[in-house]
Amino acid sequence: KEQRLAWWVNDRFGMFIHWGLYSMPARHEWVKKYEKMTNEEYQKYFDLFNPDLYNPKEWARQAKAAGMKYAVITTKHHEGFCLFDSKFTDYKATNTPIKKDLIKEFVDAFRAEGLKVGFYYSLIDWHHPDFTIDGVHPQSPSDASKYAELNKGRDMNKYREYLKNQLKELMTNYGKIDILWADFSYPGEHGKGKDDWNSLELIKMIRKLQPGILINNRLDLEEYDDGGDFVTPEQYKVAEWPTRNGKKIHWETCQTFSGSWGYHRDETSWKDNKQLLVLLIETVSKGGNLLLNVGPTSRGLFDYRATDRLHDMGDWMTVNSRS
Ligand code: FUL
Repeated sequence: KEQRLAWWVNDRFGMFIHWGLYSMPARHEWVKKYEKMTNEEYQKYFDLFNPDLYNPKEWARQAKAAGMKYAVITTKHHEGFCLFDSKFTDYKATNTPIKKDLIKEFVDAFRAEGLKVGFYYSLIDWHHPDFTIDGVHPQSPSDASKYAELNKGRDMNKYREYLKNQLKELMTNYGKIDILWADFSYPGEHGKGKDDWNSLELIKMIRKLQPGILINNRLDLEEYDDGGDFVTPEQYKVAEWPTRNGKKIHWETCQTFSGSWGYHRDETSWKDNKQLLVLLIETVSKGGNLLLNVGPTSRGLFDYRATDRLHDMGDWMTVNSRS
């Protein structure tokens, strides 16, 4: 384990990228849930998705210039839309006006810049017809007695098969992948966990297909021997190096520039450069990694506010980073 983590512990700073249909309404990646949209209401974003300015080489250039050494992109977020070409769904970028496997281009561009590549994959799926409606689903009822009726005909066995197949595609069709960043959002009311995903089987499959890959702790397997390689404190600064049974553990905090992970046009809560540098320095000084998020626009650009901040972090990293 220590061996496979060696590069990650050294590199410390990565870029998170949240990109999907939600970048079009541009008011949070949970917009489907927050506004309780149905698949039909959400369909317009799929029909119009056309990131004509997408140039992952430029993203990779900006990440590298900022001093980042790896990047993790959403291959599918909770909305269920796949940026990659999957045999198991029609709900994918190749069927939108852009007609491209956006992940393939991403991997090629980031590899070419010498950056390591990671895939975020949401175990939650708000589009799939077999994914049962739970407490965080856009169609979750206010009256708990309604779940059974709403979930009639939905079959998690089929969904489990779907997610296994998709993870298999991601782990086989794109060459070597350095990180698998699974995500499920914590259970809550009628929430789901490891048995819903069949996490034990998934982690075994991933390890087999990608020896050397790093896996985060969001498969909900923390009580097992292989509960993943690192923990993922989200949107907060840890007070001190996290431990487990008295031993320091590997950790990576993921953070946004403002609040939303997906592109949010009107958010005003952007951290300034000093806050970002303090965040990076405090994280690294406590033995952690920083995965700093950019939410590209629906045309495929980094917002100028992100570009400015990345640029300024790069200035600091040029004089302070040692590879
Ligand atoms: C959370 C998700 O619900 C957010 O949308 C985001 O992807 C964050 C990194 O993880 O659990």
